Amino acid sequence: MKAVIALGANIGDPKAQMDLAVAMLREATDVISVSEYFSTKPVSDIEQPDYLNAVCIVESELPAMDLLSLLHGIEKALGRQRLEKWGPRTIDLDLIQYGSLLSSADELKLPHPRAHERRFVLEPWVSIDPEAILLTHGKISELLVQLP
Ligand code: PH2
Ligand code: MG
Ligand code: MG
Repeated sequence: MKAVIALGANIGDPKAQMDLAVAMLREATDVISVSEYFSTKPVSDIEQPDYLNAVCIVESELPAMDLLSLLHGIEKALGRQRLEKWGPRTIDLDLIQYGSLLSSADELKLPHPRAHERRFVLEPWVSIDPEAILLTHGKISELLVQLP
């Protein structure tokens, strides 16, 4: 299945952590494309450093929940601590879309419920897949021009 994964980091050595996360994804999936790393302002009420954000498209045989566990395992291996919601992080790996799967389960909502309003997800994504469609909201290039 084709999956879209968003990466973000803003403490420690963000570039090194993003590189390692991509390397670990390559070990476990077929990475089809990885965007450039975009420097972005934090979207949060908590004062914190700017982020590096990227999007990675992979092809994987793993069921969605197993892919999610893989992402959590990579976050853990890279020292992620879950301290506060939307607080700074060494690495964040979010599953944005998985094939055409729609899920409203508590453990995994697909597509990611806030992807359509996040420039830091849509911009890297459109850079590697200009025609991409977010299942719930339509063509991402059109979503981007509508963002404030
Ligand atoms: N992630 C968040 C909250 N805010 N802001 C930016 N710029 N980049 C992120 O990856 C990010 C954020 C929650 O996951
Ligand atoms: Mg996130
Ligand atoms: Mg996350």
